[in-house]
Amino acid sequence: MAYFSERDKEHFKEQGYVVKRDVVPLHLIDKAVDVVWDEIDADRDDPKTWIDAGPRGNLKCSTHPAVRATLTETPIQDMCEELVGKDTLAVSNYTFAKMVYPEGHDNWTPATQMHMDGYTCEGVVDTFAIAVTVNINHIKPRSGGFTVWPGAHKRAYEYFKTHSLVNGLNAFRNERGAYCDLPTPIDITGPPGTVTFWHHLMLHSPGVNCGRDIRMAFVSRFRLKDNNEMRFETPDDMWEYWEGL
Ligand SMILES: O=C(O)CCC(=O)C(=O)O
Repeated sequence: MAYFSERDKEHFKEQGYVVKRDVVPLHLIDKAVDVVWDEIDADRDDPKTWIDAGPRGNLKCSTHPAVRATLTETPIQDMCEELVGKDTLAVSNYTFAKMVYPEGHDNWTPATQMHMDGYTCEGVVDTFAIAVTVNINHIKPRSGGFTVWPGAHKRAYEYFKTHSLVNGLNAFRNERGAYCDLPTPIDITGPPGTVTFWHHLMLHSPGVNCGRDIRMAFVSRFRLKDNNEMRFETPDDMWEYWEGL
């Protein structure tokens, strides 16, 4: 059975991401949420304590079996391989548990921490093929949702055809180093179990959380098994190594 329609695949190719609902079953999510709450420095029953809570960065429970199960006991890798190619992928990182705590105000702005993974340190290319962001709780608009700049993957790829890979973020910056001509970002929302599949050249950011709840998401990345042999290549056709598309 195919997980993605032709329309989904076209969306992924053109926009650089595609969102699917109900990928991770709730019984796995419920267990993972309990583990996440054990680590958060806030009272689960008192929303006032959730504002600007911690810890920040990838939570230690990212490696907990209940958290990993949201990847390993689901069809996520098969789904990624439907896009990239059967048996082509290995996990680069499992289920980084990323919280975005409520800021406690209503002055929402679009996300500002945009970056492209694998190219954030000048001179380093540490790339992969495809990533997934899994909503672990219900993520409403303007509440810290995973944010993407649609089509950014194509702009980066075109840039790499004529520029070095080592300063990747320059694909989006002008000569003064400021981001320029970016498309309108999309704040991805949805119930627990919603998964955003995104291309490795996608410009993305955590959103700004003006909601009431803590934004809970797990991010995993997959690389091609032969990534080391071809990660410095930029074939004319950006989908050359994507058998599924
Ligand atoms: O937390 C998020 O929504 C964004 C995560 C992110 O920027 C990343 O995994 O590189």
